[in-house]
Amino acid sequence: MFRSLKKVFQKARSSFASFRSQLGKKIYQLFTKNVEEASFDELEKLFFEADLGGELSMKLVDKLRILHKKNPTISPEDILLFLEEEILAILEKEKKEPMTSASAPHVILVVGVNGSGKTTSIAKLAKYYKDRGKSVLISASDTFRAAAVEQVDHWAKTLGVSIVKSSPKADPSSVVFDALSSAQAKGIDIVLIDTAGRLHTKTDLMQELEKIQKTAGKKIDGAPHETLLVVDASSGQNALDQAEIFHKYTNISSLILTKLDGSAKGGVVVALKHQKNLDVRFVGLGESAEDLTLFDPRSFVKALLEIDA
Ligand SMILES: Nc1nc2c(ncn2[C@@H]2O[C@H](COP(=O)(O)OP(=O)(O)OP(=O)(O)O)[C@@H](O)[C@H]2O)c(=O)[nH]1
Ligand SMILES: [Mg+2]
Repeated sequence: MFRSLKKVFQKARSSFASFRSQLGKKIYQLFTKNVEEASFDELEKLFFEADLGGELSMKLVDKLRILHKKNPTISPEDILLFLEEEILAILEKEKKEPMTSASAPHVILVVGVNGSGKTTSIAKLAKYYKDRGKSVLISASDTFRAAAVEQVDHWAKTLGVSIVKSSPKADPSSVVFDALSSAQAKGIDIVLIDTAGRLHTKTDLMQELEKIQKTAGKKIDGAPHETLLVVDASSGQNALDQAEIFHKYTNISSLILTKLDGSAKGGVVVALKHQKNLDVRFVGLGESAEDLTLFDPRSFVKALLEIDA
């Protein structure tokens, strides 16, 4: 029994194999020792360090304290099993299905703070949809830097997908308008809109996103059909502020969590769901176009709590 349970929390060859969460290992070590009140303080610290957020960390500690009181000989494996179910219940609550659109093109707007991984995620999404037989067009609407257009243009060429670009400093909304016209004319299935990174606290830049959204909606009914917020796994509690403010201006449908490879963080996924009811749809696990995986809550929680990370 002991051995088989322990195996449940050992590293599986899952899609999250490069995620280096230390949480399971540390909890396991904590509950292998003599459990006393200080253990629960330490546990709260571990949850907090894993970016689960203060409120949720406290709530989980309270539940585990009660569980331990009822069953003082409970094994570390059972503690982890209990946690797995608790966290899974949060992630699976009111899970929304991805949006679909009545007719092509399906328009996806990709937003986020500087360097979070938007353009790389656009490349990954282009490959994801192309591999599924869809025609893809990228709207190079980050006109802020000339290098941004070159970067996305390079990806489009490498992946063999269409691109609409404009001169640097052009109005990003006008690029979106041209891209959607071109997509309609060519009968494209999926349009991916790359946008410039922006600080969520800069109101004028956030209003520019509103304008992009409006332009898309005027051109194609219901567009953008999805707005994906790209969040770096290591951004911790700041991700909650980003989500809140981007959501205010752009109606976020779901998240792409990037840079989970080699990361010891990732608990922010649980905090984003618990506090903002936002689901992660895709996870970025590297810099190549194939390093994208659909988010599966159970595999994620297993990776978060594995003991030999
Ligand atoms: N390890 C790792 N690196 C990533 C991942 N996603 C993006 N990166 C890297 O992060 C850096 C920034 O990625 P970009 O895609 O250019 O980010 P961006 O959000 O478009 O940046 P701006 O347009 O400047 O705001 C690049 O070096 C990427 O290769 C990921 O999932 N894992
Ligand atoms: Mg970019």
